[in-house]
Amino acid sequence: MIEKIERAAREAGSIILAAHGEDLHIENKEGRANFVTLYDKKVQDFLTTRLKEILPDAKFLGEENGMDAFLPGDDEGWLFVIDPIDGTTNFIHNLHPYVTSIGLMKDGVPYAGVVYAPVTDQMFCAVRGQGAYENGRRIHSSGAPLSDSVMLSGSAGFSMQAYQIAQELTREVQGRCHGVRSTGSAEYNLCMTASGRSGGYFEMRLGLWDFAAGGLILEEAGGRMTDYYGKPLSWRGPSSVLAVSEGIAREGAFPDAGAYLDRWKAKE
Ligand code: LIP
Repeated sequence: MIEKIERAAREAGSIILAAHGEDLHIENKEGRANFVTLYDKKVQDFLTTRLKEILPDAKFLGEENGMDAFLPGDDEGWLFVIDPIDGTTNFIHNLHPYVTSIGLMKDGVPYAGVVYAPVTDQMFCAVRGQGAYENGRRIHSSGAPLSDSVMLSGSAGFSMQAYQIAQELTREVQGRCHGVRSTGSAEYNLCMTASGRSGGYFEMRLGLWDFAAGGLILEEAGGRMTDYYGKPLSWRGPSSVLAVSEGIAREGAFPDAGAYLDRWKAKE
């Protein structure tokens, strides 16, 4: 089944690459710099159709097209969680990375994940209990401590208040590692951590579709993903995300991200 899902992701990647030079029909969503394009919607429609052929009984949750609510019963049986283009703002500017992401939940917990980056032709995938792969090669997260790692972060650009607090946590992490980078694609960041390139990724608020696939890929690569308080994710909706490599999880020396999240919540 995972091979069929990978094929669907690759076909979605072709649609994304073919968009360049075309009118993207960019629309604004809530908050600032929060966009959706004709191609986010087009790719989600394509994937919904193709994935239904693979698992006809599956339910669907996706960032676009009014499919973004986790509904009663979605934690029973098969549920696809789709981010058709994760890194939409990057896509609008033709700035890699932007990926298509397909998570597959079974009875409310991740079963499989596929993340495909069409510009670099990087296919990341995992099935629970069967390891994580990049272009067919087994991958493992880094064993290095925080002090020997490059870290990745993101901050919801559509909330300047969140951005300010996120930058303060980033500054604390910056002083304890080789540097913090922000790529603009959550699922890509999780795959960079799973493949050992980065030591981890943190962001104060993400949709389920931003981490459902990459979170499983990271865990199958030996990493760990929790919320900012170090608690397991609910896998039922938005959450803060703190994803770290095996080495940083073992070291247990990441700053207290929960204290920063509490400050944001107090200001909301
Ligand atoms: C994006 C995430 C990114 C976050 C952005 C946005 P989208 O997802 O991948 O990490 O900082 O605010 O949520 O909207 O491009 O699918």
